[in-house]
Amino acid sequence: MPYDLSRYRGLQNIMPDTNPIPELAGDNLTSLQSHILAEERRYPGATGDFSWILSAIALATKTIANKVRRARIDDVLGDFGDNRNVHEEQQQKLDVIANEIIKACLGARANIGALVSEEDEEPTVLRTHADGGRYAVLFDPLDGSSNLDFSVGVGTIFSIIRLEDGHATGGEQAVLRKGARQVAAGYVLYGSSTVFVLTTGNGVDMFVLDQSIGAYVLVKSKLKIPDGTKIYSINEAYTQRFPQDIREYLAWAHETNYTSRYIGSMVADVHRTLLKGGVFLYPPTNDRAEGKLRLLYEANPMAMVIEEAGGRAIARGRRILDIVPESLHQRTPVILGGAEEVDHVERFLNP
Ligand code: P6P
Repeated sequence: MPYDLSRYRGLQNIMPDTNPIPELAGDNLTSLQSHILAEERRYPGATGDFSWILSAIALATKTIANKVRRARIDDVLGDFGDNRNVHEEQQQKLDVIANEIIKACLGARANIGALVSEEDEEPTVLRTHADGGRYAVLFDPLDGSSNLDFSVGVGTIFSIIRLEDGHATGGEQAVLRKGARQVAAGYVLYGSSTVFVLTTGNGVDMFVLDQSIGAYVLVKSKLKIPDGTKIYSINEAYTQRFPQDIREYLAWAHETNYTSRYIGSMVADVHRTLLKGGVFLYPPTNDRAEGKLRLLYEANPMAMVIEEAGGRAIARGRRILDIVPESLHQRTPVILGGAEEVDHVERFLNP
């Protein structure tokens, strides 16, 4: 017999000016854990693999959120020596810390065959498919970390794919799968609150970390990206280096009373786009023909979230999720957001 919620509503009648149990989004208090288990029950014969991996990501990101919040107190801000990652970018101390936390949490999950991180040149192969390695998790442990020193929102981006048994090793070739093959994707934004956004292919759900109980609680289900929002998000400092078609779009947007919003941290810019609408662009420039963002663990997961929320995510006029990867850390231009907003950009793109 399900709990009679009328009593709860009665509570609201007694305290009409407050919501006595704010954690009850809608009529239920749902944690990420219970949400994942409920999702799992939609698939008869599900093995529980999924919740096992997502719970590891939840644990890792709660730990990272704590590190991020205490970074200045614990003196872990700033450069990690003069270490550079595979992209020749200066590593931040917290990049390395977040990377190790995620690998420690995921490495313990017996159904993960391989981990791919922005911070590691090669995949970390944990076990072969024959030994139970059924999934690979690809992630950017702390995207936007150069913004940490001034407390701008940074985030973890993750993508989960199934490893085919044809690729026993879980090495690079096993994980070069187009984004349409992702079984789950999402991000955690370490901002004014810690927000976990997840899709498993059945819409987009949003959770917020309730510090008082140490759990991610569901706050919005089946998010849909608003259309008709006149916001574009791009680093206009590069305008002279953008292709002509992007410059023509920007000129149109200026004449059409668009507002510009650019944080310079992909997770924060995409999260605003998901909730408010508009379009986020990281186009090619004359010195970066493929743009800056990486396909496997930045563009693909964000594209799955945006498409599941009813938006579009394209690169050079085609779905980002249809791009067949050729290398682990390859980059791709990114244009994503509300479907109409992406359509407006697409009208200017040269084929
Ligand atoms: P730019 C952060 O370094 C990052 O990878 C993304 O989070 C962000 O969208 C982009 O780079 C910002 O790059 O060239 O505008 O500083």
